[in-house]
Amino acid sequence: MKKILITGGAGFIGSHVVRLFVNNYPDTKIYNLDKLTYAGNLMNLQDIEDKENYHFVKGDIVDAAFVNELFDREQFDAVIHLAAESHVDRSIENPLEFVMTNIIGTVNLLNAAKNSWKPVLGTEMTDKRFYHVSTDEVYGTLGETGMFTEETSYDPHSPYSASKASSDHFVRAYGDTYGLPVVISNCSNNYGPFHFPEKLIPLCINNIKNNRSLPIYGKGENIRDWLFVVDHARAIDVVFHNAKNGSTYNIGGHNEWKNIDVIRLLCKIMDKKLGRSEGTSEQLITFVKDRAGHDLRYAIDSTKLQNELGWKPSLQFEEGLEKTVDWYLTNEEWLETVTSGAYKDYYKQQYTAR
Ligand code: NAD
Ligand code: TDX
Repeated sequence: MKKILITGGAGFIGSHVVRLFVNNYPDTKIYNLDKLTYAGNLMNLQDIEDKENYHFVKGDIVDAAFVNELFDREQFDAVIHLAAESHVDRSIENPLEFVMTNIIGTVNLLNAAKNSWKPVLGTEMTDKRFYHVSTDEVYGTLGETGMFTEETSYDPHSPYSASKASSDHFVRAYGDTYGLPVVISNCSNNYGPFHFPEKLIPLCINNIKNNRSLPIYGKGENIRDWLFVVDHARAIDVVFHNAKNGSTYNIGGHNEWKNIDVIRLLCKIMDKKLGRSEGTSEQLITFVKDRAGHDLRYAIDSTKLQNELGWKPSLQFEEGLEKTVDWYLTNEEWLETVTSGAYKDYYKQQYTAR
């Protein structure tokens, strides 16, 4: 049975990728390696945890000895690497944690894959694959016009994006230097179910529900491109199975929105869903101090992926946002559990003995 290691599979995007691979490839064994930080939660995978081709491993990618031992034991055919510290505001508070997981953790995985696949590296015969999942934030910020393409130079500004840019460079360096069969994709902002409520959209859904203020950084003029998370998982599937070694693909929704307009639309949807009169939730909008080094605009050109591999987003933003709101309103227990942090004590108890 083919074995794929997915890292960070208990997180937001990783859980959608694990679900898609477990369901679509029953003859492939999917290993989910996750440290279960505050952002990782096995509740995200309850619907597939009993499937025979799914296996969870709790562990830290920063621990090289553990990573090497896991690769020696399991002999993976491929890696899809999503584990990361992912929140820009946290990276401003604690950059070192981002260096450890996003850079050192990635290099540990690259070393383990290189050692494990040594006999076939650089030969035509290799069907191995190291797929690194990255972000459009490595390209920096845009003015009012233009889009990021796969040729745009790297220009990261936050400790988060600097750590992701560094990890991308290491992945390419291992491809060029050791012949490791690497692929990278850089995606825009995701939204959808299981998004941790520290990020703009789920934070505001939770705050509107509880009549709390909606903190908008600066004037809310910053622009992001938004993609429904299931569409990102579909793109990862397509790239994983079809990309040439050494290639890079941009993934995005061609869906640019100013933050303030995202939140106004969200307020409108929430008023309707909660039976409040129109305009009620907008009163919660509060402009607060801007994020340090806040990138003005991201816009990503995913023409290469669309033309070469035939992927395109399946949902319009309004439809995706309404689906997302519905999910949060019907999964109150999930929201309560992750915001209270109750699941962390449970995992501590569950896994310290292993
Ligand atoms: P997330 O924070 O929701 O999940 C990250 C997961 O990684 C968690 O389950 C966490 O427990 C795990 N993890 C963290 N440190 C670890 C460690 N040292 N060892 C093992 N596991 C560890 O993140 P996400 O939003 O799902 O992002 C996943 C990946 O996609 C990241 O690499 C991120 O840079 C990239 N990305 C995210 C977005 C986005 O909009 N969220 C967009 C483009 C790219
Ligand atoms: O309270 C807030 N108020 C606010 O105005 C928060 C949390 C954010 N914002 C702004 C900052 C951004 O311009 O909203 C925008 C989106 O912010 P986040 O949800 O924190 O996402 P962002 O910083 O754009 O990064 C996300 O997309 C790219 C992910 O967190 C990254 O992991 C991914 O690589």
